Amino acid sequence: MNEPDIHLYTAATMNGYKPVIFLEEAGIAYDLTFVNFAKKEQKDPAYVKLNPNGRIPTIVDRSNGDFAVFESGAILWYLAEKYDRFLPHDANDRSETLQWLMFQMAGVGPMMGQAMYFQRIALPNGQEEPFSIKRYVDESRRLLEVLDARLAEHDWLAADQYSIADMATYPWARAFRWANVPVDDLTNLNRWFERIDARPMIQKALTIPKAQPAFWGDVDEDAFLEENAARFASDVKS
Ligand SMILES: N[C@@H](CCC(=O)N[C@@H](CS)C(=O)NCC(=O)O)C(=O)O
Repeated sequence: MNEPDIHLYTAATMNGYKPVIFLEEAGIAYDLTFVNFAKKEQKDPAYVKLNPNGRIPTIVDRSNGDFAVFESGAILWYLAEKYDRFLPHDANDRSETLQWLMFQMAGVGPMMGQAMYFQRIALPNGQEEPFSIKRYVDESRRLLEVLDARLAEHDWLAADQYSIADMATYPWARAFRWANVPVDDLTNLNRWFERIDARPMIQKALTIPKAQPAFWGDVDEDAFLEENAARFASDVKS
């Protein structure tokens, strides 16, 4: 049997779900290596040759001389160009899509990621940093307000169509409970969540490589909190 063009290295995290969302939404065949953080597989020298940052996700395109792409935003962009999906052709629409993609990559992801880190990893490992928690939760809230204002005028983040900007932003913004960022009053953001939640391929993608319902706030999170904090324990500076 022929191997698919795209081999994906990923794990069940917000950045890790992004390429899965694209590939499932576009109906593209791919195969996948689960990268196990508990075993530090993301730091393995063979993997770091593909992803110099030693993090997930990464793709390798077998049909392009095993070309490797790291950084989840660049991966979405590469896939969008390769398959001509979810990135408009019109120059302004394309720019608008990349603007919101960059807004996620440089803002929503890093700020929510730090809000999660200080509450879900540092704190359970004995490192209490109230100043950092407040800083990152407040900044995350501010960024989600920017999304809410944008979504007051538009159904989708960019170019009035579902795109790689929505695919990149959704797993982060939708994990507002895991970051303890209140969003009840952000009605436009909540309606956008409902629109994306309703997409069957999204629901499928959020189970690959495995489901993490605690991120979305749908389960009692204590057991997962313990497992998650342990996975990253060595990253906590004392
Ligand atoms: N900017 C990178 C961030 C990648 C990243 O931080 N990945 C996390 C999971 S969401 C990771 O691999 N963590 C493992 C580690 O820190 O060793 C991207 O968007 O691809």
